[in-house]
Amino acid sequence: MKREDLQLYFIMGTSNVPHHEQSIYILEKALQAGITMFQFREKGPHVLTGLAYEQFARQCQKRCHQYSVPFIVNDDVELAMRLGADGVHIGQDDLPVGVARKRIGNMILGVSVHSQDELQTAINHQADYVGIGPIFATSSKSDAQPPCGTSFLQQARYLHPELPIVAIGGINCTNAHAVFQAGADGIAVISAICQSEDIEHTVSTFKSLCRINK
Ligand code: TZP
Ligand code: MG
Repeated sequence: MKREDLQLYFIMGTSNVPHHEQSIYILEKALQAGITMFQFREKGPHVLTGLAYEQFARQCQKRCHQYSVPFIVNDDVELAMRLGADGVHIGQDDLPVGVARKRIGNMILGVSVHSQDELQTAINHQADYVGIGPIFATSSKSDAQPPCGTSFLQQARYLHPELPIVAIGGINCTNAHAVFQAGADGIAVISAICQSEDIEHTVSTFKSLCRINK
């Protein structure tokens, strides 16, 4: 994985869009516009299950391949292995980082961290990148921790200058500059793209902010 892949990391599942059928269309628009990484995250009140879940994942994976954008699966290591995904993203309530690393071999491993201890554990088990957040308030994750602002992100960057870090949670075109300034390599967003009325414009605005801060 290249650090630049984190620049604009789009996360989506069917519950993040008003009508499920729009999901693939939104992903395609986002890919065309230039997202750099994608996470399949099928969570929420009315999620797909069984065959429909796997078929939807495969459709997303196919689109990502067409644009050479890494396809990452949230939580579900078994699905990621079955599909031959590019990677897996896990949080602190999922399987332990060391176990995930053993199972997936050298696939990309991303880990959400909220403290120095969690960060160090992720590094010790060769996480390829860490996610830090929620930086700002979010309504896309029902069990999200309270917003943490940018101080932990800044600290993590200071202590680990080379570590690929993506910031997440409530990031939009107006506040994204603050997380790049705090040292993030990229931003991970759900609603900013899923609810955008002009995905192309939203994506290019995010990407220009990213370049300015490099
Ligand atoms: N993890 C921490 S916040 C969050 C996740 C998955 C949701 C981010 O969604 P949004 O809409 O970009 O705030
Ligand atoms: Mg998880």
